[in-house]
Amino acid sequence: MPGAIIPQYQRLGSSVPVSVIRRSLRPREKCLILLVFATLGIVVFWAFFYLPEYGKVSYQVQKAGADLLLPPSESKHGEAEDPHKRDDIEKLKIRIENDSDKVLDKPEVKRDSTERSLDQPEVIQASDPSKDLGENLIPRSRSPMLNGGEDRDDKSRERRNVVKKMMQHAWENYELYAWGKNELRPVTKRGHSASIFGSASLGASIIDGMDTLYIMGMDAEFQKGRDWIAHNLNLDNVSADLSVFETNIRFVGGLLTLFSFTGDSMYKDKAVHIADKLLPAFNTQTGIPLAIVNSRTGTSKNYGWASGGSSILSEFGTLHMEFTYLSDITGDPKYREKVDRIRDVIKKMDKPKGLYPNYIHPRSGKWGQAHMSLGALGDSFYEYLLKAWLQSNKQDVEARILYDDAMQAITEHMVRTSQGGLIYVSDMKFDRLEHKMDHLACFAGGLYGLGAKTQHNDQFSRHMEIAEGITNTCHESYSRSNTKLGPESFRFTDAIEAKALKSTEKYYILRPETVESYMIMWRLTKEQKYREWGWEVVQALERHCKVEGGYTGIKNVYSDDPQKDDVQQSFFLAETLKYLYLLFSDDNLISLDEWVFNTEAHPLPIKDVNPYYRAA
Ligand code: DMJ
Repeated sequence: MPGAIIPQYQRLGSSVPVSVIRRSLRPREKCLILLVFATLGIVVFWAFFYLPEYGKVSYQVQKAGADLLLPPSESKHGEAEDPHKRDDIEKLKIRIENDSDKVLDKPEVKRDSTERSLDQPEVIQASDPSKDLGENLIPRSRSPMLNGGEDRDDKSRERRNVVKKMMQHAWENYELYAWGKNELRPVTKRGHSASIFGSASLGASIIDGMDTLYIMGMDAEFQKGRDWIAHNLNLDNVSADLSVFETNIRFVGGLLTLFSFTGDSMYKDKAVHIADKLLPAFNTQTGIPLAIVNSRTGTSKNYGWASGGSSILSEFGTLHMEFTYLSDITGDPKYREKVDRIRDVIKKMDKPKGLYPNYIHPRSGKWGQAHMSLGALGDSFYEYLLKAWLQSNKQDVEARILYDDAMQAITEHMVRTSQGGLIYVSDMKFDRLEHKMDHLACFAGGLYGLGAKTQHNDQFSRHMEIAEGITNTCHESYSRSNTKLGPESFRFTDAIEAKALKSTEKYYILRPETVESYMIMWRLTKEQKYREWGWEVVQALERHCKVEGGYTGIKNVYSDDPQKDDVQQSFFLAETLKYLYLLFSDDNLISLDEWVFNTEAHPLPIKDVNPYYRAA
């Protein structure tokens, strides 16, 4: 028979006919082959992740972000783009970014194995500041954590949930009654705009609150906020007299954090848009900016009350972090040049006793009245000296030297201990101490601590003592009131300590500085008392400031039933609730090793350490 097949197995001694092998396989064999391929696949996949270059590859993927997965743009050589298509691409980008956050995981942070984590309690003996840190170093290698980060401790988890509920209550009501306005009036349930924002509705609470939403995992609210910013935040047709300082710390700072968190270029573009509106204020003889700028005309001026038309130390001295970061992510040096010029002016000036007066004249470059303060008008200038150094990954050594010198002078001339043993920072006016401390100065507990823990020198133990002392004093100012909330200013006299005297000093407007120091000191020392004190604040806020329509400030902390001021400040969302939430979280959530908070509590990434820096 033609084509008759002699079974091959009869020739080869095989148990399987060759003809059968060629055409079909038995199910068991199919499985075996599948298994081999699957194993190969898994090996190749894992090899990719464990190759020494993974950090780089993954980082590049993260840096490219959504662009890697998006179709190439069709618009070439200046051809007009279809705005709808652009919108769709933007939306797609966000989704890819969000998904990649969840699926791809964040880029690995490469750490020097000799680096000590800030989040670890200090183990060096204060009496031996020169002791080599080597044995206490903790090698770590992980990705920055932006949300999640539950603490292992049950009680802290429950407390953190309470704080998240507070944020939900504050946000929901803002959304309901004041959406797009700057702030909420929670009692009368309507919008509010403080003079610092001018009369325009710029959604200050949205921009200030967004990173807190992100950290708390409030995704739906975050998405709605993003849409509002994308479609409504535009100063081109608005004529508003803006505070350069407030606009920078809340709007520019807030948007920069959002860009860093998400990689969404919309936030970067908006930050540039807003910062550019501030630039005319820098056109002075010295480069020291004026306080107020009109968003349409660029006309700028200083406050009439500020020492003969002076600029204010805490205002022109609180731009450095945002402006240098803006230059790094845009590749445009013009922002950094502005703040470098300010630095050049102040570093060359003679300082009375090494102290910085609160006022400087932007034309002559001379100091105004010799008032010095770590509270109102001075505060965040000192904060930004330390933080500019931290943000630069300690490369901006000049900033650290200026910080050390300034704090040495303040420690010597303005820090005092009361008869009752409370450490405080007094104000100074023309060589005389005014034994009063502002609530604003309560951030100094955290500042001294952060400064001490990030560079050990002969001031280490004294600065840690002051850090703990100031934080304790601010806690006393809270616990000595009927409401357990702290007054706007408190005094130290023969008769009273850590209490307000005048009625204009007795209000509490949801300020964050005390809980800011609790959070920082908790992370630096791991002393349980800071968490307990934070919880006391949560309870007091719930008792005296919570109303049906949100959270309000109160007019007298010493009253059992205080009058309400009917303002939910945007910094309550940006700072007070964020710091409380982080106080009850794991230290890895917005780690102090990777982030540095701007003065409005918007975390900015540390250069060369944090892959979310996203430099251009
Ligand atoms: C915030 O806007 C910032 O913390 C600023 O540095 C000082 N004042 C408020 C909060 O009190």
